[in-house]
Amino acid sequence: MSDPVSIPANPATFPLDPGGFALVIIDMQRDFLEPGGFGESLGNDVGQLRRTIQPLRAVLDATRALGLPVVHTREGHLPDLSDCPPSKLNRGLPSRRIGDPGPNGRILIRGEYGHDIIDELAPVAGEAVVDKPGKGAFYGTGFGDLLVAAGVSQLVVTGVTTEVCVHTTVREANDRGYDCLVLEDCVGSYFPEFQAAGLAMIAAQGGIFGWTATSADYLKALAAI
Ligand code: C5J
Repeated sequence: MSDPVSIPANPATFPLDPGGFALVIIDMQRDFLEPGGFGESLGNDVGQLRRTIQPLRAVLDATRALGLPVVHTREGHLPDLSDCPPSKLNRGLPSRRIGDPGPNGRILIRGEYGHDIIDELAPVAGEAVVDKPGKGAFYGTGFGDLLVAAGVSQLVVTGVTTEVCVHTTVREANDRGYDCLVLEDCVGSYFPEFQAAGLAMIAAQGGIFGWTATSADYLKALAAI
């Protein structure tokens, strides 16, 4: 493919390699985003996450149109919870725990309605879906091997939530040598202060975990490929 395309970003311009990146969409699952679902039942304002759907859909459409790699992730566990450590299972509100019945089926259990990706961003044939038991996409999954097979060295990272699964994945990727560009309006947190801090932390100290940019600037770069 063509030469790198410059994207205005924090803390510095990001050189997007058209043939060397994947779009990664973290955990855009009904359990986290749907009104009436698990996230909302814990008292969270899902609107803070749902504002990412429209820009992310535009990013997904444009990336798909160029035939570039797209990877979706889902956080969740086997029905017998054998992949869920007690430390994770026993934390959180005692009234609602992983595996408990919820408004959209058993909470964060693979195969349940709530565990799946929202309709607006549903994967299409050819796109990888990585089921992960942890917060980061590398732990306990084939994500790393998949990226090696795809021959990419840059990740454009989107999804929810900014300070938890997005951050964990970006940190894991950074330690493995990937350059991560996080799209600011395509990641979301239930907590506005965590959203702001989470983004600032990525670009701090000269880009200690990576870069941040807007989806508009990413889309402009794709149009130049
Ligand atoms: C994600 C979470 N996806 N907040 N999970 O961030 O527990």
